[in-house]
Amino acid sequence: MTVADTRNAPVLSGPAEIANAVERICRTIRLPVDVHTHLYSARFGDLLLWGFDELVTYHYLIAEVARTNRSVSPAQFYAMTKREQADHIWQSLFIDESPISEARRGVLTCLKAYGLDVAGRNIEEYREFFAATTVEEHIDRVFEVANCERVVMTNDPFDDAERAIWLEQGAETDERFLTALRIDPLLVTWHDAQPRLAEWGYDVAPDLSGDTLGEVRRFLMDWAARLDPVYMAASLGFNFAYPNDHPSTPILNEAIIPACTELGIPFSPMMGVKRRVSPALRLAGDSVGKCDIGTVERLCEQNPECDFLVTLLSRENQHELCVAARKFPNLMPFGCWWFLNDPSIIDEITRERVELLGLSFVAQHSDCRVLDQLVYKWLHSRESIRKVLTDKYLDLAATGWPLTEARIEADVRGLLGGNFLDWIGR
Ligand code: HDL
Ligand code: ZN
Repeated sequence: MTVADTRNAPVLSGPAEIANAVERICRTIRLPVDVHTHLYSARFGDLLLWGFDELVTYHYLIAEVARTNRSVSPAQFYAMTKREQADHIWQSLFIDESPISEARRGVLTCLKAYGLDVAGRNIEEYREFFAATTVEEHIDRVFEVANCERVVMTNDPFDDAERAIWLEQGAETDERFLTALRIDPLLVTWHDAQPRLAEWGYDVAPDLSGDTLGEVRRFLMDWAARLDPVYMAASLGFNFAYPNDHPSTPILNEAIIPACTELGIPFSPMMGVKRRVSPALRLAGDSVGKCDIGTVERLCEQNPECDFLVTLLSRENQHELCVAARKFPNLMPFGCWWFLNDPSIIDEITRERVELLGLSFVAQHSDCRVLDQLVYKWLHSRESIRKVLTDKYLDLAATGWPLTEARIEADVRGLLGGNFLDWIGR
């Protein structure tokens, strides 16, 4: 945790001064790092999604329009062009009824933050605003409006388009974009991953025989050398177990965890997805399931030399994740992921984390898929976190404990990602 020298700093006197200080800090502090996004630097071209039509066709809104306007089936929706999809969502979810959901409000928060006329509801005007800028200019604008220093990408060597860019262009040069090595296929679909690793020159067998596990570790180290990741990650189902009699256990024990330990970076199991419960919705068709917290406990307990950066998708797992973090110093809970990224749930999760963990966690990640979401997801999250911290600092002050702006600023910087950077020594 960052320690600010606050011995001589002026003590905040009274609730109003404390509340004002928390508000100013939460709203204006520069975000040190957004620990999990699906954003890309400009060199990745179309892999980076941005602009009005991408904002409005975010898969969260596809799920909402499928239930709100049943005159258009998911199959009919996906047969539309991107522009037609955006027009359909705008009409159904914004014009035909109040855009009161979090994902809809988020689109409008972005437009307002760019100084556009939200009340005018003129989507051609919005489209023209984005059309008038280059991706490089827009990245600069978004990072400035979001007051964000760095984001962590999700970098997938199994994605053909992304892999080609890494192989052709080498290391990332835009310092605002840190990397994370995402390796779901190694743990979730080994039968698919194995032939691809073999094709890439790694001597791996379906039954893990021979030096397969050593070769998987070599694959990870090769990509770590290419990407310089700040963590390795995998999205795992709600029913993922460790240990088990599945290839995932030896691959974790003999490849992933040793590689992370050698590299000095955490492994990030992101658990709780229930995949494609509604196949017709495609990417919007995933759901959530409560996972066995014992899996997280055993990962941390059986691998004390490795750090684990953990986010769980189910609201029902959050309290036990806090308790698990009290038991394992190598466990860092982070973010209010996906279906949890809503003010009411961010409030609940952040309160229990502060009450059980103090400041030893990372309060949020945006999980942005569209560049512009960096603006709204953080404006909304800053407000949710502000409300929790105001209450908690007022409770603390009520004991007579002296509070200073410098100390609160150091605390908030930690919660907004500074704790992750300190944890990995970056
Ligand atoms: O696996 C993940 O990282 C998830 O965040 C998925 O990308 C999911 O589709 C998503 O975008 N959630 O917000
Ligand atoms: Zn994600």
